[in-house]
Amino acid sequence: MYSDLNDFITDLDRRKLLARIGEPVSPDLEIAAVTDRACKSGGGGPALLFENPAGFSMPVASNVFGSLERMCLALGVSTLDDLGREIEQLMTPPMPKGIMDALKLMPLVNRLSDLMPKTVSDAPCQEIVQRDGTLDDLPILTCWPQDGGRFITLPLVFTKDPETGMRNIGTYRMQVFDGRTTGMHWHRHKGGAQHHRIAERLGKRLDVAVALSPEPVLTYCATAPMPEGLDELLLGGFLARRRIEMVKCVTVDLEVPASAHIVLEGYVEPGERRREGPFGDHTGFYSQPDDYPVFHLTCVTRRKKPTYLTTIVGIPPMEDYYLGLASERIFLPLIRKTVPEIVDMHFPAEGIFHNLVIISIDKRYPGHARKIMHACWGLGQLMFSKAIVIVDKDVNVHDVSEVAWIVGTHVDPLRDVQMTKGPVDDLDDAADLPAYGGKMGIDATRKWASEGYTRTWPARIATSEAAGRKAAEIWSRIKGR
Ligand SMILES: Cc1cc2nc3c(=O)[nH]c(=O)nc-3n(C[C@H](O)[C@H](O)[C@H](O)COP(=O)(O)O)c2cc1C
Ligand SMILES: [Mn+2]
Repeated sequence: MYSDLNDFITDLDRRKLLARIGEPVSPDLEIAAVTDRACKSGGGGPALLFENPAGFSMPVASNVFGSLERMCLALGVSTLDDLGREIEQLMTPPMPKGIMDALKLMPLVNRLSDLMPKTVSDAPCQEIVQRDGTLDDLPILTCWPQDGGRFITLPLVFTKDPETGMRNIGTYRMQVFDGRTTGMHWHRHKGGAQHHRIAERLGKRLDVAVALSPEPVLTYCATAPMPEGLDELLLGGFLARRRIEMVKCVTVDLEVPASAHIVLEGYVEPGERRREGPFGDHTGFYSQPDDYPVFHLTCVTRRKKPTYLTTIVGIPPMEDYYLGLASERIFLPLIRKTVPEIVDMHFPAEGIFHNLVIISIDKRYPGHARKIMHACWGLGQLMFSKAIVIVDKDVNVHDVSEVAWIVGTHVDPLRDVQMTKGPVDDLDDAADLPAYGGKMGIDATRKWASEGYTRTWPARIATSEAAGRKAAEIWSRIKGR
């Protein structure tokens, strides 16, 4: 498991999963344009290291998580489902039947003791402390021509609940207003916004620390849909298989990952808002300018030779699809603890996570598909799901063509579509009102007599087992020729 972003980049290079770009490339549109080409080149393309961003001395890395293989490497597993299984085991440890059985649980117990972060006093991220530091020497990208400015696209934003002291980490983009101020684009539903809401009620400043380019596992954790009040660093320690090292900030009452290359310390004032955007967003469209809180920089701490890690979002597929895919696999077993009838779940890249969610279920009673829809609309960030398609467990949710075929054949639109209304993502531009709009559930399961369907459900076409075996034999010969 990589304890430093540079170790990850070096390993990607060794595995031929990285493209180094030595010529000068401008952070103004050009780095984003090259990154977009990589993301669209099939399977996510290579990770990119821009060694000479024009006008800056700090290298820029992008698309490092942008393939299934690199996402697995970052999380130290060979398949993302391995992680799902480990989490499943962690939550339902088998009762040991004897001493040998109990010994088998030891690795699990060790994993638990890794969960708590530990504080260190000497950290790479504080090799240089610049109390009068600015953002001016960071190669922050302008991603798309109509963007309102330069945006820090992959920050880890650390805050504490002003009342309970509970930590939150979220990835919320930050638009550079000037060398010492940025926007703070935490949507109203997110952890950082909740801490700010409490601080505003108390009339207090909220300390904020922003870590850039940390050990890879933490970049993922900041994007993970952890339930409110659960520390993202618990997930970090579990994934890293060791305690995450944190260091106290210099000017604010927060801790940041010792492994970060750059840290921006600062605060957000109660009541202050400033126009943010537009920004070429992960919907594939420009999100509208809107008023958001403002981050004021108090101190920059950094390594002597930092790398600036960034990402771009835009028309899918982009790198964020793979970060989301990790959450899809890691959180499936957790969701199944509340909704055990869910067999599998998929967020296709084109659905931008919540626009289209496909779920297969082990259908047990009439109306079951609708129960699952309502559960999702009430569960964590799944609440943003705009269209939910429910299929029977024999349908492969990862095969979007198969799902489209099943929806077309299994759905009577008048009967099987559930419309409702609720909170939607802040980036949903189709809704009449910001963050509040319509939702649709499509029940594409086989309908039962107990649900009012009294005709005979047709059988799926498949040949006989014997003919299938024969066909396999002949086909392997034809193909082998
Ligand atoms: C590249 C990237 C950019 C993101 N930008 C934002 C953003 O600007 N605002 C936001 O609210 N969420 C953004 N997100 C999603 C959040 O990081 C995500 O919902 C996370 O789970 C929030 O954590 P929280 O529940 O602790 O607030 C972004 C995610 C990624 C991968
Ligand atoms: Mn959180």
